[in-house]
Amino acid sequence: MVDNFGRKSLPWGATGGSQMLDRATKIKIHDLMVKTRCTEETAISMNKQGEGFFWIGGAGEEAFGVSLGLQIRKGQGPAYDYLHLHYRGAPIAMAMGTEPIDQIRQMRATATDRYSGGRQFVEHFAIPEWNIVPVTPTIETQYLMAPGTAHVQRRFGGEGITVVTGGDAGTAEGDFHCCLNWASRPGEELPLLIIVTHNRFGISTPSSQVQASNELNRQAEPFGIRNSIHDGNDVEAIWAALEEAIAYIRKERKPYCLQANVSRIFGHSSATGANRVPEVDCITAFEDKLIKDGIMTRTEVDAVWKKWKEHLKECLAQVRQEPLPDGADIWRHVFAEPATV
Ligand SMILES: Cc1ncc(C[n+]2csc(CCOP(=O)(O)OP(=O)(O)O)c2C)c(N)n1
Ligand SMILES: [Mg+2]
Repeated sequence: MVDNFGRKSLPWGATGGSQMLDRATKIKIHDLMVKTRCTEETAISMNKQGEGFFWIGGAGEEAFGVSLGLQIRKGQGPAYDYLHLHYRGAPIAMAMGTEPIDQIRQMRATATDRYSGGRQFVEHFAIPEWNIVPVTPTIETQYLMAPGTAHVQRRFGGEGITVVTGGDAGTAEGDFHCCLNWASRPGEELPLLIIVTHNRFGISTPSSQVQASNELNRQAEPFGIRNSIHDGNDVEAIWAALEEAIAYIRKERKPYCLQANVSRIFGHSSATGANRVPEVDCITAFEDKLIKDGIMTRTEVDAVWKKWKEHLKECLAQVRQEPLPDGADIWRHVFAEPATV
C-alpha cells in the first residue's frame, strides 16, 4: 500500500499486525469505521442543507482512530487513560463507545447535545466519565494541557497513560515543543503518548511550504523521546504501532511520539467545501483486504453500510424533533454558578 507521501511501505509498517488481529476484531474495526464515516457523511450533508453551522471531523482517519480508541483503558480518574483530542477525534471516541446520535445532536446544536448543550462545534467532545478532556477549536493547546494529566499519573502510579493528538501544521507552534520538554524532564518523565496526525495540510497551506521535514516525530529526538512514523491508513500497521507504543508507555512510564500519516477525505472542513478529495480511503483499502483474505464478503460489507446509513437516518429524524438551547442559557458553564446559600 502506498501512503500519503507516495512511499510504498514504511520501515516498520505492516510488520506482524495482521497476525495480531483476530477475525472478530477485524470485523469489529470495520463496523466502527463505517459507523464513524456514516456519521461524518450525515453531518456534512446536514451542513450543506443548512441544518448545522460548521462541519469539521475525522473522515479519513478511521483506520488510525478506531485502532487507538479500541486500545484505550476507559474510565474516570488517573488509573485510566486520559485523552486530549484534536477536532478529528470521532473515530477514537466512537471506538470507545460514543453513539452517532450524540454527534448529530452537537452538529445540529440542540439543547440535548451531551457534550456542550448545543454550544460547541461538532466533534468537540467532553466526556468526564471517560477522561476525555473538552476539545478546543484553538489548535495545539491540547499539547500543553496533556502533561498535566500525565504528571498526575506519574505521581499516582499504576498503568494509566495520557494520549494527546494533533495535526501536522500545529506542531509548528511552541505548545508542541513545550509538551516535548515537559514530557522528558530528567527523572520526571511522563507516561504520555504524543501523536501527530499528518495529512499534509494546515487548512489550505501544504506542509511542503512550511516544514522542512515530513517526519515531525523526529522533533522528539533531541528530547530523548522514543518516536516512530507509520502509515495511518493501514489498519494492521497502525494497530501494531499503537500497541507497541502504548505497551512501552504503560510499563516504562516514559513518553513516546508517534506520527500517523492520514488522509483528509473531505478536505479541511465545511469552510473549504467538505467535498470528497482523491486521497487514499482507509475504509476501501481495509475492505479490499478483508474480502481478499476471506474475512468478509462484498455482500456482508455492503450490509454494514446499509445498517449504519439507516441508523443515521433515524438519528437525524429524532434530532430534528429536539429543542434548541434557550438564549438565556448562553452563560451556563462559562462562569461558576452563583452560590445558593
Ligand atoms: C491557535 C490557532 N491558530 C489558528 C487556528 C486556525 N486553524 C484552524 S485549523 C488550522 C489548521 C490546523 O492544521 P493541522 O494542525 O495540520 O490539523 P488538521 O486540521 O490538518 O488536522 C488552523 C490554522 C486555530 N484554530 N487556532
Ligand atoms: Mg494537517
